[in-house]
Amino acid sequence: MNRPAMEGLRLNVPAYVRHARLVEWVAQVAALTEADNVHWCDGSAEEYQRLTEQLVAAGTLMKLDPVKRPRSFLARSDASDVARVEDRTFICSAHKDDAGPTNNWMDPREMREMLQTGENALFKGAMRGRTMYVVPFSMGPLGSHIAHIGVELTDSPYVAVSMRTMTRMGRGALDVLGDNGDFVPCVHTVGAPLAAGQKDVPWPCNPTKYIVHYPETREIWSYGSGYGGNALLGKKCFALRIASTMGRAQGWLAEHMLILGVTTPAGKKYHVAAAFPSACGKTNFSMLVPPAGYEGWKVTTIGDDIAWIKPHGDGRLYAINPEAGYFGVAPGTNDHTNPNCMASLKSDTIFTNVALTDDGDVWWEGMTEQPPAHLVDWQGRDWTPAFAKETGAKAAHPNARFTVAATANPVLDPEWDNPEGVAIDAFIFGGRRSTTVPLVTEARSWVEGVYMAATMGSETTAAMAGGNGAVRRDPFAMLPFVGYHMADYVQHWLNLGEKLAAGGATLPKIYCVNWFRKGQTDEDRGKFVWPGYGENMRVLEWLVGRIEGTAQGAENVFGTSPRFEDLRWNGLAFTREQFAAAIGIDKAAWQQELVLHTELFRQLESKLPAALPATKEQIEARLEKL
Ligand code: SAT
Ligand code: MN
Repeated sequence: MNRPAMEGLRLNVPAYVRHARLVEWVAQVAALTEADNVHWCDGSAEEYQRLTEQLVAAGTLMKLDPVKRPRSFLARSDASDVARVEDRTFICSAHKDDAGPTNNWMDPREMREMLQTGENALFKGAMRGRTMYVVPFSMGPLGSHIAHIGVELTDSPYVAVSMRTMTRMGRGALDVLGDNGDFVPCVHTVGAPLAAGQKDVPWPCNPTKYIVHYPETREIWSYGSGYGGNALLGKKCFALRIASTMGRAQGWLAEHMLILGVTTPAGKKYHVAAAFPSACGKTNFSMLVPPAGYEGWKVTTIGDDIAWIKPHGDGRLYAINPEAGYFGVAPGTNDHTNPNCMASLKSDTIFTNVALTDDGDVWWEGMTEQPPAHLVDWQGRDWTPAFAKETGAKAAHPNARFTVAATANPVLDPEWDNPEGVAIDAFIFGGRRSTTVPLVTEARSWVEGVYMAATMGSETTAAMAGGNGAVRRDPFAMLPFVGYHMADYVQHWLNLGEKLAAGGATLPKIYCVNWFRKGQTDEDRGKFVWPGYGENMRVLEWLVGRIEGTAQGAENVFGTSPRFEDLRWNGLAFTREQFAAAIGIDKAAWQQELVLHTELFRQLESKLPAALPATKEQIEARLEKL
């Protein structure tokens, strides 16, 4: 290969790299950003060891106690860089109408000028004084026909080591790419160039942030943040925003869904994909431990956050988890809410923004009932329970995260790495709603299911900067993640269902769930009605019974829900009254809810699929009769 131009730039291209277009692009970005050095990540254990040691020396990572938390680290981010920044996230399609009303849009030429080509373009010289890491990765099992390759160029070694855990990263991905394969180029900088001799800070970042997607050229450019989905570009940027546009063009789905396997005592196995907004318990649900009385049932994890789903020749939808690790919310995780997750975090984990105990271990709100007597909080300050009582200060940031390999999960599904994926039997859509939406409802048709998913609302969480619990419409739990017009996205779901049905396929059933209803009476106001966590198995059992044709239910205004006697209550003291509070449909609340559906439809008006208002009319008619 001809590589004279790169020599001067110290591109350090390893001999095994055979992809001329890739090398050329690396050279261009290195020149633009004026990186000091280029390191090609091979994904090896030695490289991980070296980079984490380097991060410890730089103060970005702190080594945790080697006995209590072997090979694990704590990172504390800058206090201004703690979550995804949705208001700084852009879909720069050529036409504004292709991004739609739910995305931030800017003309791609203007954006490129600001980021890359203009006189004061943000990426110009942005990596000065830093090493640029070339991070090749596969989203999905290496070589799977459902998988795709990306390459992230980043000046954050924290991102490089996190990408090794979160994706199939390194030489394997380059081997799949060969000498001319397609990849999604992802450029990331923390936006903090270093002058000669300038001392670095532990968590470099920039108050100016841009998380930018060019859907037509399938590129990602991210500036100014080192945190989570802003910086680990394989995750929301590629696997959801860019992949959703690829899926639309190519006839498949990229979804914000966990994938789980559920095996019955009779040994029948089903696969369920479930969409919930960020920080609503997807990881917990994907690792569910069936409660006492469910001996013989087994739940296994294929993925905890993202699903790529393609129709196969047999007419069924097959799903893979494009990720290889979990970037999950730590607060609230404990031996009751998610024992399998706690077991996954025993070693080889990078924790970000949790609290540090005096014996070199980690702690977060909800890990134990009694907090330790003294901690160092996520910002490096002394913390005591008394101080917390007085000030309300949290020891861990509410969006504190763990980064750990999927292979650490004791209930990892044996098929999780199968390049063919698993056949999906049911979809679940769930929001976080303290009122109105019932515990579980089965759609009577694909269209009714799409309606449920499209009109889903949820209270916002700490996973998004500024999330404050207000209800917003979050169609398919994809509001911040669809790379094109939301109405076109809903149409894509309708089209896919129609096409599969026309081919004679049995479509997956669609369910709407809500684990989060709160009590409305004086004694239980503000408390969750449904116990959730392992008890969600009861809902899952009903769903499996529906698939098998054995479970009963009753039709309501927008689908079919179980009656009290349709669920199994062995081992759980749950009264008919409590059940009614978890699943009842309140006419006035639903009339209000439908007003909000209308607001969403008005927002999507120009491209709204006619099936949505038509379905709404049917719901209204049924509601009238209540
Ligand atoms: O986007 S992140 O990966 O930071 C977390 C999330 O929103 O689920
Ligand atoms: Mn997520």
